[in-house]
Amino acid sequence: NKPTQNYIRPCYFLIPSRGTPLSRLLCNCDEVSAGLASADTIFALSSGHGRCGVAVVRVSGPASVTSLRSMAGLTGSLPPPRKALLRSITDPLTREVLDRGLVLWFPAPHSFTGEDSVEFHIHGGPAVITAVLEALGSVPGMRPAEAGEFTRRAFQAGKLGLTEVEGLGDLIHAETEAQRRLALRQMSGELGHLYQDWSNKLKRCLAYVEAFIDFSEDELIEDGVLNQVDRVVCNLQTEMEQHLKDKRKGERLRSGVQVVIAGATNAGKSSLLNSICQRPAAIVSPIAGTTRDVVETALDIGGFPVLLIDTAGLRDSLDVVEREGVRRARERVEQADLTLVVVDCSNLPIDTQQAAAFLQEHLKSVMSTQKQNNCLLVLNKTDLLPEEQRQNLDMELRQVSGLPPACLISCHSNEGLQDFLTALHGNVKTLCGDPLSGAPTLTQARHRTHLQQCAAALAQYQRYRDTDLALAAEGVRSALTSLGRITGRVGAEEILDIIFKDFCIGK
Ligand SMILES: Nc1nc2c(ncn2[C@@H]2O[C@H](COP(=O)(O)OP(=O)(O)OP(=O)(O)O)[C@@H](O)[C@H]2O)c(=O)[nH]1
Ligand SMILES: [Mg+2]
Repeated sequence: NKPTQNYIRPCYFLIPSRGTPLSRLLCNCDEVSAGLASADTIFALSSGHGRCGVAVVRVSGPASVTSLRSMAGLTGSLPPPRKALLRSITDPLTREVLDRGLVLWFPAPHSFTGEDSVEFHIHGGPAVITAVLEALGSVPGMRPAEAGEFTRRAFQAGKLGLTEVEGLGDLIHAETEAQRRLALRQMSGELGHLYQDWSNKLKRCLAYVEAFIDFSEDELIEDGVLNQVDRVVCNLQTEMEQHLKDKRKGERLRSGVQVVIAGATNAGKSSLLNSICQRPAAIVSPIAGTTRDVVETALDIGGFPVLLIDTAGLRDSLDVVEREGVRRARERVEQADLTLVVVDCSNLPIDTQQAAAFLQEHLKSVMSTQKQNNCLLVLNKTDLLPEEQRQNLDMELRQVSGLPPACLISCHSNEGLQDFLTALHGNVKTLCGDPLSGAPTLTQARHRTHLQQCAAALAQYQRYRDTDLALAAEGVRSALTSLGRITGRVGAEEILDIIFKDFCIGK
């Protein structure tokens, strides 16, 4: 009886949060140069490392053609673009055959990077890969690519906007279905288009305001131009506020929902963690105060990424180590997106009213009232209750108002575990939102920072609209700059470095 099978699977790498403080990086912003072809030709293994059937080595830059000619024995005309050709791949210096594989030729600008590119699809053995990479290194003008360099070139060639680049990065890191959908949506450019659309509207506003400043005295400007700007700015502010008021669903989906298991000692918190992740991740024992550290496991729950966190049992203790454990547990509860408060139901008063009052008091001791809105009560050890008492508790607790939803389970017999998992999945889904429906969601703290700055700048327009039009125009201009930083039209090199270094080499 394993109710969690096929529903929950381990999830090893959640998308790392890219937490470099932006404030440090937002100086020295220049217009990003686009369409700059690089003189270097780069190459890298683009498929994963380790033994595999087929490996893909990618080449991009002006010397791509040379590599194709010298390594695939193509002295005459080049192969038709984007068509696979079976060739012997040879070392350009020794003429030794290294492998037989497919070569593909992508002439500029119809390639991922926008530059001349070549792909070698070779056998995936480490020796073959090493030999082909070494051979490429011996072609004049070629060098190994740095992390994210192919994508950076695609960005510089205008093939991808920055939000699409970030979507692509997330797609490569996506561990769960919902993350994949979110990333794909962002990569397809929906978020980028939304910001671009705002940016276009603001550009028109800025043009109007500046024209008004320059020409209104000559009466060359029709009446009501500024009123139009007012309307657009006001609508944009509302749209932006709506967009920012997303309860961080996209960011949560991207980096994982933090679900914290909390409660008194011996309630069965670690047993619950082990039951959910189906392995003995945390030590379970009848000794109160077994768990002292925070135990984390990353899981995929019905397509959503979850970081499940077991904590020390909450009690007063003289032991300094346990006290530190309890402090950390409380800290985690404060940061949690969802808290599972585990209670040993064999310790509850038999009378349901008293039980409800006990639970209310207990909840207060675990978390603030506000936090109780994102909480599930898990009444564990139902196997220790007489059947009648268990049924009464189940029915009557549902009618008590002011208590979070309660699930009755037994980690020993697995009773109630499936219903609990359904409830957990429902909560996680609500916290993340549906990545496919509605307007595209914010996925990065970086976007939030810039959008907040953009909104503040629009407020400056409104503040000075009637008193100092030059300052008001400055507000619109800096709102545009903030949007440009999101889409990558305006950017500090350091920001780009951070974004691209998160990519693997070969992408
Ligand atoms: N009968 C019964 N015992 C359980 C159940 N779940 C856990 N236990 C037992 O309760 C004891 C405490 O379980 P743990 O999972 O270690 O409890 P905990 O809340 O993590 O405890 P601390 O780490 O000390 O805070 C162990 O002896 C478990 O075997 C259950 O559903 N039924
Ligand atoms: Mg424990």
